[in-house]
Formats: sequence, C-alpha cells, structure tokens
Amino acid sequence: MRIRAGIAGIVGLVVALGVTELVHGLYDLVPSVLGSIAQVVVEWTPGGIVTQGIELLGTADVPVLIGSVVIGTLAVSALLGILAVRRPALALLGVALLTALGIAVSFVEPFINPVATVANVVVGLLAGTIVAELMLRAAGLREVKKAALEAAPAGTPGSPESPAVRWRETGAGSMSVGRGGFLALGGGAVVAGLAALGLGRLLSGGSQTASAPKRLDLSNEPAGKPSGNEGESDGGGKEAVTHETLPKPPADASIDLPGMPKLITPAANFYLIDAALTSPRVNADDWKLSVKGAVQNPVEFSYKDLQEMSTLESDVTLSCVSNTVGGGLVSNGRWTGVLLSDVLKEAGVSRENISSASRQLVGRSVDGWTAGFETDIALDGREALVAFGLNGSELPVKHGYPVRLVVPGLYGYVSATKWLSEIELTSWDFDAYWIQRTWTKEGPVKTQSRIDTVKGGDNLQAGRVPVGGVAWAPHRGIDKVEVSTDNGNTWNEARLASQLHPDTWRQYVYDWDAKPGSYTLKVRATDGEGVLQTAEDRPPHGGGGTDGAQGYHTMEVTVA
Ligand SMILES: Nc1nc2c(c(=O)[nH]1)N[C@H]1C(S)=C(S)[C@@H](COP(=O)(O)O)O[C@H]1N2
Ligand SMILES: [Mo]
Repeated sequence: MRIRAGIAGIVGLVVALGVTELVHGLYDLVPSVLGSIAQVVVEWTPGGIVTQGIELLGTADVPVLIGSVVIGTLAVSALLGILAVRRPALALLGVALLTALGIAVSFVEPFINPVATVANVVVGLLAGTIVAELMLRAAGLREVKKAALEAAPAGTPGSPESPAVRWRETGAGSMSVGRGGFLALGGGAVVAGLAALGLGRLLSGGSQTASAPKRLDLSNEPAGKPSGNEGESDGGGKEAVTHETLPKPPADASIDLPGMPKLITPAANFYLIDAALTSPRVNADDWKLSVKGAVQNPVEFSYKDLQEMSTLESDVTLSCVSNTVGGGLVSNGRWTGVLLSDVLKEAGVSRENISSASRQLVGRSVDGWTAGFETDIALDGREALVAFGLNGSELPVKHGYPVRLVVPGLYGYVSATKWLSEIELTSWDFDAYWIQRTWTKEGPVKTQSRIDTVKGGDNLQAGRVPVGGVAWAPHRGIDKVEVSTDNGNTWNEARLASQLHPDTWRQYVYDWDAKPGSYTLKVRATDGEGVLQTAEDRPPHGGGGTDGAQGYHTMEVTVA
C-alpha cells in the first residue's frame, strides 16, 4: 500500500515537472523550476560547500546538483503520496507548499513573465496532483464519494491517458480497477511526463547551442580612419572612431604538434565556469550597461552604443582560479570590445581621481553575480575590455552574451563578469561573490605551465619525444620554459614559439632524446619579469592559500 501510494506521488511529480519543463522549453520567460531550485541551492549553501563542490566535481557540479535536486524532490513527492492515503488534507497542504516553493524559486531568475510563471507552476502541480489522485483511486487506496468524483479532473492538461478516462466513465462502487489500471495509468503518465520533460530540456538547451553566434559586423573602415557618422566637421574635439582588428597570428607563434592546444581556442572548446546553472539569455536590444557608484557622471550604454565607440581586438588568456596544476580551465581568446578605460572615461573616471570611495570596480551580471578588482587596473594601460566578441563572432550565450569583462592578468572570479549589466565603482570594503565564499580578494593569475603533448602514464617509444605545451603569465608574458625529465634535478630549456602577446599563453617544446627507462617529467616557466614559477605545490583552495593552484606540472612516463 505504501509502495503504491509512494509511486503515485512520484508519478504525479514527474507529470508536474514534465508540464513545467515543457512550458519552459517553449517559452523563454518561464524559468525551469528544476533549474531554479538548483540555483537557489547553490546560492544558499555556505561558501565552503559550493567551493568544494566546484573543486571536487569541476564542471560536473551542475549535473550532479540537478541530480540531487531531482532525487530530493522525488523523495518528498513519494512521502506526499503516502500521506495522501490517510491524511489527504495534509497532503494537499504539502502540495500547496510545494507550489509556493516552486513559484518562489522561479522568481530568483532574472528574466521572467510573472503571470505565466505562476500559472505554469500551478497548472503543473495541479496536473500532477490529479494524476496522483487517479492512481491512488486506481490502486483502491481511496474511498470516493460520487460528488468528489465529479469534482475531479475536467480536461486538465498533462496526461489524458485512456485508462484514467475509461475508469472515470465506468467509475462507480469500488474505486479499484486493480493492478492493471494502476500500472497502465502510472506507466502512461510517467512516459508522457518524461517525454514532456525531455522535450522541454531539449528545446531550452537547443536554442542556445543550435544557433551559432553571429559573425561580428562592425564597420569595415580600415583602422585609424573615422567610421563616418560624425562627417567632416570633426573640429569639436570628438575623437575619430576606429575599429581595429588584429592580423592572423604569425606562423611562428604556433608549434604544431599532436596534443598541443590551438594558439587561439575555438569558442566551442573554450573552458566554461560560472555559478549560473542556466545561462541568462539576454536580449541585446533591451540590454543596457550602467556605469554607476562613485563616478562623476553616471552613464548608460546600449549594445549599439558600445559598437559605435572605438573598438579593438585583443588576444587574452583567461583562466580560472580553481584550475589545478595541469588542468584545463584556461583558454586563449581573441576578444572584441571597447576599452574599459574608454567606458570609464565617459563616466568621468580617470586614474587621477580614483578615491577610496571608487577604489574597487565591481562588475555585476544580469543575474546578480559580482566580481571586483582595483579600479586602477582598468586604467593602467592594459587592454581590459568591455567585450562583445570572441574570435570574430558575438559572444556565445554561455560565455556572457551580449557583453562581458575581460581583464588581462586577473583570474575570472575577480574580473571576467559575463552577462554584464553594471559597472559600479565602490570602496574596497565590498566583497564580491567568490570573496564572500572565502577566496582571496585579489586574484592575479599565477605563472603556470602545462605539458600537453605527453600524458601521465604514457608508454613512449625510445627516440625523439617532443615534450610540449603552453605556459602563461598573463600581462607579464613568458620569457623561458624549462623541462625536466629527472624529477626536477636538471632542467632543459625548451624552444619557445614567438609570444603572440604578453597577455596570452605561449607554446613551447623540448625535443627529448628518450632512452628506455622510467621518468618523472616536470615543466616550469619564467615570466616576462624574470620571475620563476613557484615550485611549492598547492591546490587552488586550502593548503596554504585560497588564491589558486601552484607548483610544477609533473607526470610519470616510461620509455621502451
Ligand atoms: N555572471 C558571471 N560571470 C562570471 C562567472 C559567473 O559565475 N557568473 N564566473 C567567472 C569565473 S570564476 C570565470 S573563471 C570566468 C570563466 O569564463 P568562461 O566561462 O567564459 O571561460 O567567468 C567569470 N564570469
Ligand atoms: Mo573561475
């Protein structure tokens, strides 16, 4: 009895989720209830747990989290099903609470149609409740009076499965239609619910991935010439608008070897880290960037405003503070955008007038996520960008469409706000998202190097073995890379590709003449200021700091 009642509850939930996820898939402005619950869990868990989650699970944290949310909700619904047998009023109260919760969590999403969102949750849970009720009756777990029967479902969306309908037509006397009816009804409802859920997920994910970001189309005017709308009368001190693009990277900036990452990471391979379980989908036409806080002249920019300012391309390697030594949370992009210093200039901010009230530049995303760094860094001459393009196309949704920040030399968690909606100048007291969650306030990227053309555990053939990969110390550049084959006792200088830019990673290779035996390979880099990468091993968080991993990428190989 318990089992059947529990199953009825679960089937009801599957139907409810099916309805809500399908509607979400069909209509952007109704959020995914599942996604919203997971998002709220992320936001409300103490920093340490989330941080550990991200360290332990890496980018798998999102599916794992959603999985746990699903299991948790299924357990609750099974309990409600069981409760419904003896205490239907209490069970209904439970459903009402669930509805309220579903609505509440949906409202954490930034872009919703409130009426449709409420209606979606209510209709979904109503459909689920009705299906669960029908199953309880089919299982003979419910004595029903005629009146209650007639008050029951009238053309509810969800699951008009035939067994239920048949049962209602014949429905009199004992409400049990036996095992067959229960199974048919439950099975049918689950299949319909899961199909709706799957379709909904497919539709919502599909619209992001299926449509490749459009190529950027700025003016084709050659660099250095005005792009035109101000005409000849440029005497008023308005500077000429330019759209500078970069030439193709020189051939000698790449070393072509199996396993070597591409010098410029294709957008599809660009690493992905964020605290948003579903990427906010922003309509660029309604989007605004406001520059506010301790500024002389608060200003707003539309997407078009930015593209009509002077733009440039800049090659910048972005990396995540939670990258482990040898890990993959680092990529190199060719970004298009406006200089952050130009945007700040319009707000009246200059290096000279930074005060303690404007010491920190906080980027805030449409979903409220924040990152902050020293305002001075935006003005010290590096090409910090308000970026709207990656590799010649608009930003992919997952990487921050329509606009994000990219700051050479800083980890993403303090600087690289995606789905940017606000730049606020404020005091150093404000703690942004990951700072509240115990990561270090300042996040300069540590000098790192990685072996890519050989993997730990490889059995190599004696002879020439190219040991190559990438090294990065964004904004400082890379001057030297050395490879050791004897666990760091001796070092061999690697051949370097030409440096694309001090803000990007640099490829290297050491041509190792490998003799049979067992070896411990290591790599280390020296940055453009002559400082050697630190040897002391540390994980990204804990073990002596919360400011990113360090140490030499090390691996064991054998040569036969
Ligand atoms: N809005 C928003 N922006 C964000 C984040 C986020 O969680 N939300 N994560 C940051 C972190 S920790 C990193 S490392 C970079 C990653 O950028 P990518 O996903 O484009 O590689 O984005 C940063 N920008
Ligand atoms: Mo990060």
